Amino acid sequence: LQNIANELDLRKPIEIDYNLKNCTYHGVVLNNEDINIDSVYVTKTFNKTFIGGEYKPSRCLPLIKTALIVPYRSRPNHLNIFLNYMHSFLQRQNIHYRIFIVDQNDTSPFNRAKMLNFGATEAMKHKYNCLILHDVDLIPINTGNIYGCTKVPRHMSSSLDTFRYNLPYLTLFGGAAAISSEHFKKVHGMSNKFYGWGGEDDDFYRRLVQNDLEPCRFPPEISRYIMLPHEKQKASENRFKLLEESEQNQKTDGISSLSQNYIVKLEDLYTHIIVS
Ligand code: NGS
Repeated sequence: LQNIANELDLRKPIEIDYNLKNCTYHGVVLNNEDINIDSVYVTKTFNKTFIGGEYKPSRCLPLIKTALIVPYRSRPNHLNIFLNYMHSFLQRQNIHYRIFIVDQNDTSPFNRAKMLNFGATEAMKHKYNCLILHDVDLIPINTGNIYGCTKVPRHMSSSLDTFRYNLPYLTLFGGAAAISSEHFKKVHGMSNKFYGWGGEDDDFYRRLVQNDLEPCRFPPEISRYIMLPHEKQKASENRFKLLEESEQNQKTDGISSLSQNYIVKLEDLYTHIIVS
């Protein structure tokens, strides 16, 4: 029975090199304080933010200025849970942050990477030097998972409940990732060509490696997330073909080749970037 129980301990991370090298966060020792998962869905209280979802702690001078960039379309329930949870989570980290929700306001297939490019463009105008590229359905459960940038880009959501807290493949870069504005510009941002589900994060990973910026990760117990439930999306048909062209497109396809305009609205809990 013990053997069966061991085999069934699906939450145990598999033995994999998580690529923890180079992942120091300005020498700060991470505090491993867990949030009770049961309370995740409960609306939590947080301090009042500045208009546009910006917050600065009043009792200290934060080292980090982080823009949380969230690609979005028509998921009001997720957005509600995400905003309530994230403001209270981030305020426990004593960082200066602002939440940007980038809303794709059209009927063509969702383009996650393009929305991240728009969000990063706007955040960099406001001198945010750390960008966190974050899905709206991901909830971090360890406040030791600092929402700041490491020396090299960092894949943050490597231990996800829907993957039974295991990393499915070593080059995964989807979900939540931290990258400095400097590095984001260096690789020309993300590709704008990936419409529909899948591949855009793999393409970005390739860009990083080609520029000697192989991402790192924090240990799995710090990198735990739960995913809010949603229907599976249809995978894009041309994603593998686009990945083959990844290297040749890199310099011409990215933040400098964004063609549409966007408008910015300041809401109480977030900055709303509407792309049409
Ligand atoms: C891969 C996708 C990635 C995606 C990852 C995890 O297969 O874009 O699955 O997805 N790559 C391709 O399709 C080429 S998840 O199960 O978390 O939605 O991020």
